[in-house]
Amino acid sequence: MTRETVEGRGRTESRRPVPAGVASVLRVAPEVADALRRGRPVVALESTLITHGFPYPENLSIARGSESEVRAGGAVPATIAVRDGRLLIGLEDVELETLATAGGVAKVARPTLAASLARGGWGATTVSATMIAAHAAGIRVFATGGIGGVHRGALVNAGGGSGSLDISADLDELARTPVAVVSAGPKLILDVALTVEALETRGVPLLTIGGDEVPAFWARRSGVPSPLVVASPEEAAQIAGTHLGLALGSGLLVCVPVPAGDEVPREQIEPVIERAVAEAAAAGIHGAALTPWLLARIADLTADASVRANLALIRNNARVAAGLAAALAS
Ligand code: PSU
Ligand code: MN
Repeated sequence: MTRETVEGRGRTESRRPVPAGVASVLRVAPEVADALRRGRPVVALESTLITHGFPYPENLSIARGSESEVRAGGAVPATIAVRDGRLLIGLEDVELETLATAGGVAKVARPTLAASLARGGWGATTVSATMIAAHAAGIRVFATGGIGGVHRGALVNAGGGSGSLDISADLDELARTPVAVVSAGPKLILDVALTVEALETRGVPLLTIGGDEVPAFWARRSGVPSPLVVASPEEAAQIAGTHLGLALGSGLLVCVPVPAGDEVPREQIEPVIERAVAEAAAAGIHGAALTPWLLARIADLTADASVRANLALIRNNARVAAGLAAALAS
């Protein structure tokens, strides 16, 4: 894939000044800047799920849908992406559309943020890069679909040899950037139990709203007990506000199970995941390409039932995040 087709490429890279901190490369939309100045609730949204999570037009509809859920919950949405050496905090509708239809946009995480900014053009921020941008802008709550984590086979491969060591940059970011991330749990393509352990090791609180198990993205249950259980976004906000107020440096993971009517239960999705993971290994898919490949393959194998669950959980997370942001702001 090439980025050449993406609008905005072709500036003289050498003219771009060296940034003086992340804040120096932000372009904050006026509505978001105004809300932040007044202490009104703002919810950050990521852009990788737009470019790599779903095909067009579902991706555009979920990008718009998440923004409307945030607004309905009384907060201001700030979708985050890279464009031409800037981190955009809040996209115009036409920018959402450009991202949703552009081919070959790179996935941007902490390790690839500098390259994306330096090269110009569009970049789609994953959880880690979105957290970095949100924090620099002063946004404390961020909604995504599912968090990245420890991939199955990261430690030991199927033959018993050493594994891929593929552990999402999302986990270390949660350990070092003080933002509350609302998600439907680790994607079940991962090893959920190891992901939860890795978060505990990194000092990241994991709260589940309305469930005693860590949710597993498409499924409401993972079989892994949630380290912390709360009943409502308001109760989550009390812990989140306290944690962020302590300034320990780390963020929090707030998990919300997919709505019951939209879930693909674990018994149903697990064999599909096992097949897709085996196919990816056989095809040599790895690195940043692995998660998008698995999501697309699982969508095919479930005749899009997984996509329906994914779309529903993203909207639901956006709504819950708005409630959390509102409670934090009051
Ligand atoms: N949630 C979704 N779909 C996605 C993602 C989250 O519903 O595609 C993205 C997020 O940007 C997350 C990334 O950071 O998947 C994880 O990718 P990796 O496993 O390569 O770190
Ligand atoms: Mn990875």
